[in-house]
Parts: sequence; structure tokens; C-alpha cells
Amino acid sequence: MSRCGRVALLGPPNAGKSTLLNALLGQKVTIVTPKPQTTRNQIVGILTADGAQAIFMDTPGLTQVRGRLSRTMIQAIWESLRQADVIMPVIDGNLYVRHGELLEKDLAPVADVLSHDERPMLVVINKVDLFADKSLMLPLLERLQAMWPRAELFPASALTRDGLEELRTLVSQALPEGELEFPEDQISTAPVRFMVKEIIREKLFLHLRQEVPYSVAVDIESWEESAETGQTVIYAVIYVAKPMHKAMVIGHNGATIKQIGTEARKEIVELLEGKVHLELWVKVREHWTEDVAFLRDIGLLGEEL
Ligand SMILES: Nc1nc2c(ncn2[C@@H]2O[C@H](COP(=O)(O)OP(=O)(O)OP(=O)(O)O)[C@@H](O)[C@H]2O)c(=O)[nH]1
Ligand SMILES: [Mg+2]
Repeated sequence: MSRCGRVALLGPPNAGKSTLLNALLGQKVTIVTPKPQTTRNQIVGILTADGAQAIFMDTPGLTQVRGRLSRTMIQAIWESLRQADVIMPVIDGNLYVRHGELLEKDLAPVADVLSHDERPMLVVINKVDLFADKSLMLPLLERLQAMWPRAELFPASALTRDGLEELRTLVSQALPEGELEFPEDQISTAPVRFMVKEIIREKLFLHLRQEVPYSVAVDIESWEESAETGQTVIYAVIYVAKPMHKAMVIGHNGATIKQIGTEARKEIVELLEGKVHLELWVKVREHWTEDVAFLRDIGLLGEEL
């Protein structure tokens, strides 16, 4: 009998959830940046091997509610948790080895709920490549085990892929029996257009500072494939919340947006496996993070719970 089930990746911002998902799949399905709150909604990545299919759900980092957009992001976490057969909290091991006092506060939104949950739970203590002395982890492991006695704790590094082979096996053993839900070669459920928007947003996050990344959203204005040239012509709009942010995205003499466009295009070419012409422009849309209709239009609003 085959195995198939959903695995919810959840945890504090910047823990490496998205890096871990890409590393488990061996392919990029979700964007990664050094900044917290990169992921904004549920992203599905599918791993099928040896008759087992794990449907991973990457989620936004656990944060405080501060408006409509963050409420949407938090809903994506709870919705993923509801759907999960296996729960996979991911934490930055290096952070809590050094600042153990932050652990309880950072996990507070889910600590209690998960301690009562009956489903299999694998806790990934990520970023172990950042400290050589593994015994430094012992107090952290003890505290996690006290918080979630039924959980299996698993130190790993999504970056160096240390431990991931074993983690894949553990996940696959924890899945319930059942028929495969997706074809064996499918790795994501995200439409290509969504991926393109996310790639552009990743480059924006990488090049912008302070609060600006959190004020950007990307939408596709038009998308045409020319049969003659074999080129995909994509016009994308970058929305920002303030006129000042528009100037920052564009940069001195347009240098920043040019760089963002070049980097994004390179990755979109790989994704589409063909020639791409990418045009970016910036529009100011004040208070878009609070605008429900807009959030829905750009695909950021999930089901209302
Ligand atoms: N050294 C090291 N860095 C890592 C590891 N895993 C992730 N990172 C880095 O941590 C940062 C955050 O990674 P993400 O995968 O975007 O983290 P996330 O948990 O998805 O973050 P949000 O989407 O913001 O909640 C990036 O700079 C990664 O390169 C790891 O195992 N070791
Ligand atoms: Mg992420």
C-alpha cells in the first residue's frame, strides 16, 4: 500500500522553512531571503519517492497580527495546520542555542495547541551548520521535549543538507497509508504566473531595505507568448505603499529596478525554459496591505476562516 499525506512546515520567521522545503525537493518551489516574513501564503511542494508522497505546505512565519496582510498570513498557517497529517515545526537552532530565552515567546502562538495534538510531529532544529559544538544544543532539546513530549526532535541543516536524507525517510514513515494524490512528477501546485510573481518579489526583498520589502506586492499585467520569436513577454507591476518607496525601488538612475529585473529574468528563463522579455514598472497604491479586494486580486487572500 502506498503512503500519502500533508506535512505542515511552520515556525518563527527566518527559521529556514522555505529553504528546507526546496532542499527536501531538490528544486526551488518557494522563495528564500535573509529577511523575516518572506513567505506570504501557503506554498505546496510535493515529494514522491518509493511509493510515498509527502505534500509539504510551506507557510509564513509565526508573527504578531498587525493588519490585514499579516492576518491573512496567519490564516495560512492555521489552515495548513488544519490540513496536516504530519506537523513539522522548524526552528533556527543557532538562534536558540545563543538566545534560549526567546524560544518560548517565539513558539507561543502554537506551543499549547501542538502539545495537545495527536498527529505525528517532527521538529526540525535547523541551521546546525552554524555551531560546531553540538552539545550546545542539549538544553534546547530538553526544553523542546518538555514543551512537546510526543515530538521527535531532528537537528539538521537545510543549507548544507546535513540530515535531510534521514529526514525524508522519517517523513515518509509518518505519512498515512493512501493513494497518491498527485502525479509522481508533479512538484508544485503553484501556477507558473504565481512563481514568476514570487521570483520578482524575492529579488525585491533582496535589494530593498528596512520596511520597503514589506510594502511591496507584485502582479502580472500582461503575459504573451509570441509564436514567431518563441519569446514570452511579461509586464509586471510592482505595487508599493508610499511614493518614497517607489523612488527606492527604482533607485538612482533606475539602477535598482534594473538589477531586480535582470536577476528575476534570469530565473524566469530557467523556469519557463525559453526566451523571456520582462518589463517592470512601479505603482503607488497606498494602504494596499489593508485592502481586502486588492489582496484577493493579487492572490494573497486565502479562504476566509
Ligand atoms: N546557515 C544556515 N542558514 C540557513 C539554513 N536554512 C536557512 N538558512 C538561511 O536563513 C534565511 C531564511 O531562510 P528562509 O528559508 O527564507 O526562512 P523561512 O523560515 O522560510 O522565513 P519566512 O518565510 O520569512 O518565515 C536565509 O538567508 C537562508 O539562507 C541553514 O540550515 N543554515
Ligand atoms: Mg519562507
